[in-house]
Amino acid sequence: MQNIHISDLKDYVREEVTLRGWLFNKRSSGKIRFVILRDGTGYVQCVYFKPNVPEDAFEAADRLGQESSIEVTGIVKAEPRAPGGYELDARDLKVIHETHDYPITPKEHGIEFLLDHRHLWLRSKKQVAIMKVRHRIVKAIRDFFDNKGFTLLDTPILTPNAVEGTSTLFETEYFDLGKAYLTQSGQLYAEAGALALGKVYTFGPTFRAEKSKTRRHLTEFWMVEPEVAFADLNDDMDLAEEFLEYVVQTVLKDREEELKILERDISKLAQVKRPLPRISYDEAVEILKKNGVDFQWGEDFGGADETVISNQFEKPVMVHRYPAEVKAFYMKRDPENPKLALAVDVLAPEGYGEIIGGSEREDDLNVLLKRIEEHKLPQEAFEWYLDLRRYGSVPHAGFGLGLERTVSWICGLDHLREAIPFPRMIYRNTP
Ligand code: NSS
Repeated sequence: MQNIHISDLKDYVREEVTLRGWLFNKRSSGKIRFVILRDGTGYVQCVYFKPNVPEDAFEAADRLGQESSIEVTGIVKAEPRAPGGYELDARDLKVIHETHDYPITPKEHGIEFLLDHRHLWLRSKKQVAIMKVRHRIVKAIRDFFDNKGFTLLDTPILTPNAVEGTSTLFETEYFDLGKAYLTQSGQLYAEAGALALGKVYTFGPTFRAEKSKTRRHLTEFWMVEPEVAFADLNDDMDLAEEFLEYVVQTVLKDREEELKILERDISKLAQVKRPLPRISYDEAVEILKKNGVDFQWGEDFGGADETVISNQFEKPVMVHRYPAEVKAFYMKRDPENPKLALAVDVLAPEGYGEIIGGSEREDDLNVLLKRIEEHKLPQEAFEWYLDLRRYGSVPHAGFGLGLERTVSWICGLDHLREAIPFPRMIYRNTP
């Protein structure tokens, strides 16, 4: 069987081809039936002119319901007015599976209905576009680190300890060994990897039992985490801005069509180029105060605060040196002011909030022991991690970028639930 897809049509102009896919939409006008076929690579209008096609094909073009699977045969015509630039002068239509009453119609549906039908909703034009952008982002992320000499290091999902605080852990019994937790971040293992391989990244699903129901939180999300030996906070920020520029510019170049389908205004994205602005936490607090936000020094920023701060900038902004109290146990303190952690968050523009969190890591054994105690973490579970400070400890730094937040920002979505094929949230774990 020949295997031509809609995206190949440019190579077959004036030739007869057979395509297989699903009936996306149809309409009729006198002796003509228009069938829009989708096959995952694109959309093409197939024109059934009664005198040119077998009777049963013409009748099927009338009868079939949306999402019936079909095989169409016809002659490829360049048609500048058609989406995609080609049209099929149809000659035949074969039914693979006839269906009627497809639940998702071109009319508006409520979000809960769509989420209940996520397995079908994924076929919609906008969702297909989002998944293609997501895939391109994933590939750009991998290419960026691979081309810079990083080694991909896969880290475990079942872990014996917390990384990002103990309040969002998913717990499970692990045979005779007690409790295990779904990982909140691969970072601690990436640190071991950095001391073995110099530059590594881990990229996979991470889990947080987020009790809040916000548009920026999933309970299962993907994160890419680079970790670099002999790097400090500045190196970390240099890497983060080069990385963001690469990812955004690559996606703008390669997914123009999809971003158009999503009606994304790309003018702000086009500006994501080095250097990105860098401000301290103190400066960010000043911005909040100047904008009339009632904010106490020492707190972490909430979503609304992040929007006020990022609205001052055209590009993503890096906020560094946070109060250590609100940050994780593993972050190194600023030698110039031990109240501060050598941390950085990157806030995306247009109200998308934090997309990256990173830091320089505490590399001194005794200081780290003290932190583990202060954070009331069980030292025993961290003995292996402490070994990294016992045997050839070096300054090192890294960060984590949330994939769905990035997809959501680049696609211009208003909720993370559309940025992942099957979202997991506090009130939803189906389909
Ligand atoms: O908690 S983070 O800020 N940082 C870490 O997990 C570090 N261990 C990363 C590192 O230095 N290797 O999370 C990093 C990013 C954050 O900026 C968001 O973009 C994303 O992960 N994130 C989330 N995305 C979706 N849903 C939830 N709940 C979520 N939590 C964090």
